[in-house]
Order: sequence, then C-alpha cells, then structure tokens
Amino acid sequence: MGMTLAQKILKAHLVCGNMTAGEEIGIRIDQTLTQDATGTMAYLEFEAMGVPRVKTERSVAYIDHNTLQNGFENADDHRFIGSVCKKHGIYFSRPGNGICHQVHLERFGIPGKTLIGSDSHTPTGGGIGMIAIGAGGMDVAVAMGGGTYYITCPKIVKVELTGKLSPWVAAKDVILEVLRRLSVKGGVGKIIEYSGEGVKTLSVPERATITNMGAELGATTSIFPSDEVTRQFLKAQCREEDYTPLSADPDAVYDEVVEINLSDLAPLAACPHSPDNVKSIEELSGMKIDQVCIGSCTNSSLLDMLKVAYILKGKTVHPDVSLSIAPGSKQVLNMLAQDGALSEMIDAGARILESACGPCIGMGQSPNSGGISLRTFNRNFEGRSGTKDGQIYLVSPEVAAVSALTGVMTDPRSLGEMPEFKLPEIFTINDNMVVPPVPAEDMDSVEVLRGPNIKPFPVSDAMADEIDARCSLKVGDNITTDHIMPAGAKILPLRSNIPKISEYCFAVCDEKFHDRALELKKSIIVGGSNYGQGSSREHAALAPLYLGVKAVIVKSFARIHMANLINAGILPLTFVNESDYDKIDQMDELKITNLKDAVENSEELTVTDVTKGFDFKVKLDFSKRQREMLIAGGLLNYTKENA
Ligand code: MIC
Ligand code: SF4
Repeated sequence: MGMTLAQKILKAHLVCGNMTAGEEIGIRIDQTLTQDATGTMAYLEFEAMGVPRVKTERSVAYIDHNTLQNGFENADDHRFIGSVCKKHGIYFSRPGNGICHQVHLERFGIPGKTLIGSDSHTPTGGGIGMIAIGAGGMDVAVAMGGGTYYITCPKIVKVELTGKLSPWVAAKDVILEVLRRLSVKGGVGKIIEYSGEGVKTLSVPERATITNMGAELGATTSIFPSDEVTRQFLKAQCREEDYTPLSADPDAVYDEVVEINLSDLAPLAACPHSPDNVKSIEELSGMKIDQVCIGSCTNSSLLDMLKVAYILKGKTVHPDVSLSIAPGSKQVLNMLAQDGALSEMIDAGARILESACGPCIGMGQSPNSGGISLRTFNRNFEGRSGTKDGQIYLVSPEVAAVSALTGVMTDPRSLGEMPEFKLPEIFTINDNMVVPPVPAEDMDSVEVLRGPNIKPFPVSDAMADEIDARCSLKVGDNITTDHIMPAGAKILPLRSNIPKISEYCFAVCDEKFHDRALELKKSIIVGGSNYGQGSSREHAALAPLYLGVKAVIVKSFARIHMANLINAGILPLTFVNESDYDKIDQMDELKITNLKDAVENSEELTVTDVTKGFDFKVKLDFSKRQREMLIAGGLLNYTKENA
C-alpha cells in the first residue's frame, strides 16, 4: 500500500511506536525554532536539563514577539536568549530580522526534515514540504537536547486542489474555505496534506499561508509536496542544494478527502470572534471599517506586500481608516525598499511597522472601542487585539489593501484586471542579523546574562494519591490560550516571571480567578470542548500550576495545550458523559481517590462531586509514557528520573 507524503517523512524519522492513527509515536527532530515570548521558558528548561550543546541539525531562536521594549523586561529577555544561544549551539535571529516563521521558511527550512517550534504556527514550514509542528517550550527543550518528540499518530486528510485561483482571490481564501468547511476543531488529530493539479499553481509563500493557518483547524500540521515550485523558491534563496522532490505515492490511502476547486473560490473573511466564522466579502461588502493591519506570519511575504503596494500606488488611505503594514522579514522589507514598493506604501499613508508580530499579538495598534479592524492575520479571538470589544475580521492582503482605500469592506475583484505578480529570480540575501553560536570548545567563555525579570519556573511535585479540591473556575466551549493566559503589550513582558504573569490568568473570563485560586491553594478547572485551542504558550499550563490547579476536567482538549498540561504535571481529564458538565457548579468540592493506581492502570476514573452528592466518570486518555510523566509530576521530573 502506498504512503502519503506526511507518512513518508514521519516513517523516516520514527524512533518508536507503530504508524497507526491514534497510537503514540516518537519521532526524531532535525530542527527547532523558538520565539522570544515562549523562548525564555524553553531555554530555562533546556538549561535545567544540563545538556551542554544542542543535538539537532539546526536550532534557531527568533526575537519577534516582544519587540515593544516598554521597560527593561523584554530587552533583558532578548539578552538572556542571545547569550544562551551563543553558549549552547543555537543560531540567534536578532530583533529586526523578522517573524520566526517567515524567516525560517526563507533561510532555514528544508523539505523532508522535521521541525518543532515553540509557537503554534510552526506548520508554516509545511509550505516547503517539512513536517513542522507547534509544541510547548519543554518539548522543544527536550528535542534540542536530542530527545524524542512524541505525538499521537495522526489521521491524514487529503485536500485535493484543482483549478486555479481567479484574479484577486488569494491563498488566504483557500484556508478560510477549509476552515469554513472543517471548523476550528476539524483538524484535531489530523495532518492536512495538500495535493492535486492545483498545487503547482501556488507559489511557496502562498502554500505557507495555507499551512500556517492550518493551526486554526487544530491540526497537528499541514503539508504541501516539494516540487519544481519549491526548487525555484529555494534556488532564489540561494539554497538549491536543500531541495529534494517529495510527494505522496499515487496509491496512497487517506482517512478523509476534501475537494476544492480553486477556480470556484471567492474572497472570504473570518468574522468575529473565531477563524471559522467565515462569510464571503460579497455578503459583508459596504461595512464601514476603522482599521486595517497587514502583516503577521500568515501574510507578510514579499509577494503579499507587492500586491498591497500595487493596490495602494498613487492613492490615499481613506480618512477614517488607520492602515499599518509590517513586512514579515528584513529580506522582505529590504526588497520592498529596493523595488520602490515601500515608497508607494508610505506615500499612500501606510504606517510602516517593524518586521515583527506586532498587532497580531496585541503589541500596539489596538483598534478604537468597538472598532472594526480588517487584519491579514490568523486569529481573531475576543480581546486578542487589546481592545475588548474590537471586531476583528481576518482577510487576504488584497481585501485589506483595497478596503483601506475605500473605508468599507470591499471586494478586490472590483479592481478589474490583475497584473501577474512574480517572485524574484533571486532574493536579496544577507544573514548578518543571524548570530551563530561559539564553537563548542569556547562555550565556557560565554556568560549567560540574566536580568531581574527572569524568575525560576514552577515544577510540580510527584502526583498525590488523592485530590480533594474545589472547582475554582467553570468555563464554556472553545476556551483559547488567550483566555487562559492573555498576551498583549502589558502582559507579554512578564513571560519570564510566572508568579507575576499568573495575576492575569483567566482575567478575560473572571478577574477574581487569580485571588480565588491562590486562596484555595489547590483547585480543579472545569471546561467545555476544544479547551486550550490556539497558542502553544506553556504559560497557559505553568500559571495554573503556580496557582495550585491540580486537574482540568473538560469535554475535549486542543492538542498542544493538553501536552503542555501533562508536561507541567497537571491532570487533563475528559468527561465520559458530557452531560455531567452541566451538573457541576463553580466552587463545588470535587474528590478523586486512588489516583495513582488509576493513572497507572485504568482508562477511566470516578470523581465525586461532594457538594452535590453524585459521582461521574472521566477518561484517562493517555499513553504509557504520559502516565509515567503524570505520576512523576511532569516532563522535567520524568526526564530526570529516566536520565
Ligand atoms: C500566538 O500567535 O498566539 C503566539 C503568540 O504566537 C503563540 C505563542 C505565544 O503565546 O508566545 C502561539 O501561537 O503559539
Ligand atoms: Fe507572531 Fe501572530 Fe504569527 Fe503568533 S500568529 S507567530 S503572534 S505573527
């Protein structure tokens, strides 16, 4: 039986387990990436493991999230990461060099290799045929130390692309269409593999837009074949030697098939407050807007920017609209300058931002109260923009640019004929903002620079045999990590300081949660389905750990967050009967006994709601390794015990 492309790469990296969907497999990791907002924790954890030099083929640390240096904290974190990298064998991409996923695609990604990154949009690398997966910082630390990375062997969904995008319809519309059909839960436990005749009509940056936002499906990752288009891209990046042709076998068997005719697609938007709340621009057209933000790891490539510049050329941004543009990397920004396209953007009135995440993670550019903001980003969760009642619509750069001129949601097809936008034969290459590490023999000469913002991270104790604790919080469905541990300009500088950042834990849902949890000393959180969707931030597990959360009982979990809870030593449990969720109230006393034996040996355990006087069953949906990890009190304890 033939294999899919994802299966081929996974098999070539298989360390343990059987390639059967649903079973745990361990894979060897060739490359890692971190960004600064999750990176400080990842490197503190790496240091705690005591491995002198990284054992991967390539590990890169990027500074792109916390570049708003409003106080010493972020700058101190950058220095810490830079010095750890120098010492331990990691390449350091300095602030200003660009967004991790954009730069990694341009300069480091290699078809057929495995990459894990402490950022949920790491699947961007699937645009050049990598198995690229978002993970918690601790998993990345272990992989840097040469450890195996474990995932549930995913089902493979084929998205068969036919036809060709019509003028002014974009790659963003392809992924929005996939989200419309599959929803934010539709990709859980799956890899989305693109194939079909339509693939070759899409450039690498377009493919990367699609795999990037596959994160919003909850998918393990997404991948495109590596073909002639990939070779051309790598050649233009002066890396043709990194090219290998890769595709699925013609007789590969898929678990699901989705068919999309690119020619049928029209411009789309994800409406507030979920990436799968998709409507056509036609339906929304004429809606008055206040702000437009172009950039982020989804849509900040040179190709995107050239289209934007073309639309803006010789025009002026509507008087009621603020337009900001953040090109994704130094390479993109530099080439826009060389081409004159940057001048066209500036001339039209765009506010040019540095090449970083910026508004996407609430680092500035929050919209006005109740403001309608069109963004080329990937997430529009409530409050993420920094304005609680901001109304965020996720759109293509084409829709964003034309609407910035008209002041209302506008279909870019109204622009008429579209010129052909082509990638350059050769990109401008200058890796001078990537600092290489010192040779291994010189590592002792490097001092790791720790500012006062860097506090030790909490480590769980070995598992107790009984939990008798109150439900400190009850929440509903689709709780995101932006609810659990919000980001933004005020909170992100505290990413290296868990005691301090935990003051904001769940503040979006309930401002009193922090104080209540601390007062209770130990507690349990109850939630609905798809709990923990979104970011890979392990702070969404470490802050609850610090606040004494021992278990989380929900209808279902998002993949990365569940792994982060286990890594932190917090018990993630799922209801056997979802209707039991309705019977529990916040502050109920919940009791679990004989816990260790159950975690070691059982598929289910009984929880008693002492307050209401009833028992309910929860699932222990863990691999053997995860059970051992939970009993040890998390990944770090487990790794030490097994060293
Ligand atoms: C995000 O888009 O939410 C982030 C910020 O990039 C996160 C990582 C983080 O929280 O630091 C992600 O997607 O993993
Ligand atoms: Fe940065 Fe936004 Fe991409 Fe996250 S989604 S990596 S915050 S640009």
